[in-house]
Amino acid sequence: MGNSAYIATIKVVLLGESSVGKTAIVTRFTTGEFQTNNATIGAAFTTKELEWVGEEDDISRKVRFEIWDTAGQERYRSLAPMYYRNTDVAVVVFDVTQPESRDKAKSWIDELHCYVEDYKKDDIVVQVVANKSDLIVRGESEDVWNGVKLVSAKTGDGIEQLFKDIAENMPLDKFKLVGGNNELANVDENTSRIELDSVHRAINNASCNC
Ligand SMILES: Nc1nc2c(ncn2[C@@H]2O[C@H](COP(=O)(O)OP(=O)(O)OP(=O)(O)O)[C@@H](O)[C@H]2O)c(=O)[nH]1
Ligand SMILES: [Mg+2]
Repeated sequence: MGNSAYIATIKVVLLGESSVGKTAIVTRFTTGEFQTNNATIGAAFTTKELEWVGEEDDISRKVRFEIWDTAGQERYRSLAPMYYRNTDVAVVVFDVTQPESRDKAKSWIDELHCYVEDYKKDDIVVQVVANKSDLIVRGESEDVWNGVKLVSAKTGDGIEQLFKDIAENMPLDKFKLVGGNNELANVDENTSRIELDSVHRAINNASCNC
């Protein structure tokens, strides 16, 4: 297939209680670093691209992630639904050291399903992630975390793989096959974060009848 490539844009929204490490995960993925940051105000937007070659057909895949990092603090909770629209993937994060953050992950998932457009309801991917694996007490059984992805934004463990798995598991109909001069070459590769607190004052058309 020469220089052909499958390209896709995937919208990801991170959800979960405050301080579980959503921003740290996004920062680790987009910059490769672990940075101390303040609690997110409203939400932040960032992008990152991943590229790999499909084993089955030897054709390149290029995914551009559009990532919405929402704020978990109670005062911003009502804003999160603004980011659910057209979401392909929800990464619901909890903190292995805060059991209640795991319980609350379910309410984030319920809210997401409540707001998401009908035509998306069956397609949306929900990935539950247990962060801060570096704080798991040695010897503690990892079976406890069955069915969730265990990661650490601090050490970087599992972070790149988390997004790689998301990208690789996207159905092929999300991808467009392009020719030699692939279109992603023109996409801005800047991964700087945009903080969106001012936008929140402007729009909130989301509603849920649940
Ligand atoms: N030990 C450890 N600390 C972490 C990890 N990820 C995040 N933290 C710390 O947890 C705290 C909260 O991280 P944030 O990324 O700001 O949490 P958040 O989920 O974005 O919080 P909100 O923006 O309020 O919703 C910070 O002090 C981070 O340094 C991790 O993997 N391991
Ligand atoms: Mg944050």
